[in-house]
Amino acid sequence: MTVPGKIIEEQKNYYVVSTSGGELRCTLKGALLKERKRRIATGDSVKIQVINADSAEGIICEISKRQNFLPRPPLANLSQVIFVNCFKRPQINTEAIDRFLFSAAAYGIDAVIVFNKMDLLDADEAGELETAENYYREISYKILRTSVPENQGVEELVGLCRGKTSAFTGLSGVGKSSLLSIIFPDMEFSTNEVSGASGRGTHTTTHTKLLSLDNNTFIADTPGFAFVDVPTVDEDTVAAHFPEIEKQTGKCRFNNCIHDTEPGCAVVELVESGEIAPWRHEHYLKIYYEMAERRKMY
Ligand SMILES: Nc1nc2c(ncn2[C@@H]2O[C@H](COP(=O)(O)OP(=O)(O)O)[C@@H](O)[C@H]2O)c(=O)[nH]1
Ligand SMILES: [Mg+2]
Ligand SMILES: [Zn+2]
Repeated sequence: MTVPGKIIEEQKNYYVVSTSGGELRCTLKGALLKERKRRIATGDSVKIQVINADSAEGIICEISKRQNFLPRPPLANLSQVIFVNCFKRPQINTEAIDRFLFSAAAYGIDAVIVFNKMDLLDADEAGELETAENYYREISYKILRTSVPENQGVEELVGLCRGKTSAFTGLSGVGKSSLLSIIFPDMEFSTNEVSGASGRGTHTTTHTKLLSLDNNTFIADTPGFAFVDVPTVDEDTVAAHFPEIEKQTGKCRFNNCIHDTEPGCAVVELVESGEIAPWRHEHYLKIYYEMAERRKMY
């Protein structure tokens, strides 16, 4: 008999698998070792055979097909990536946000944008942030405001994570560790990144680990990664990951329109009328030409 589980941690000689009956240390069945071309990753759904319930040991007999895969750090089957930002300290960077949203979409993973450190903003700044938030909401993204000292938005953040597998990401200093320590009060997360002579935080992990909040809620603990790399895609598919540009498909004069300098471009018209934010258009073009460049290099 086998039981379903999820790989939550990869160690040198075994995997930690979370099941409804608890966590087990598992090895990979011999046949799977040979047959599998791509390595098993944290987040993979598996079927295991319990070989010793007392010592919580098992064998992984089957690996389910992946829904998606994030290569750096290797994580399979993410329901969402949560991008933590600040309006200030550090300063909001819409290009980083747009590159993140593009990447998540290209990987086939839902994205949530969190604005942390809301306690630092005065009314004018909060209003300015709202303009950007409204734009992102309009084009279908999920946005949440949080503040660690005021415990704002944390319950909603946990609510968004319930029943899902999420990875937190964002530039260093935005408050990822601080938010994670509220969600997992029993765990130690180093805030402020590096500390001490070793230059290592108190919670430095060399491999990715999924922390479980309950049986079906997992959060990737990835203190090492600051940003998701923009994956390489065909440049003609870049527009598909910018919802407001994608919406104009088929409306330009030329059906192979890049939405740059072509006459009769529906996207440029909307940029000029103010409906599409010029900075979004700029970030789209930048990724488009980056992808075209990458293709020429290979
Ligand atoms: N004012 C304020 N400071 C925060 C907030 N969240 C985190 N910080 C501070 O920002 C700094 C960086 O936080 P940390 O959690 O280490 O960020 P990380 O690099 O993203 O993990 C620390 O000094 C935190 O105390 C917040 O909501 N408001
Ligand atoms: Mg941190
Ligand atoms: Zn166009």
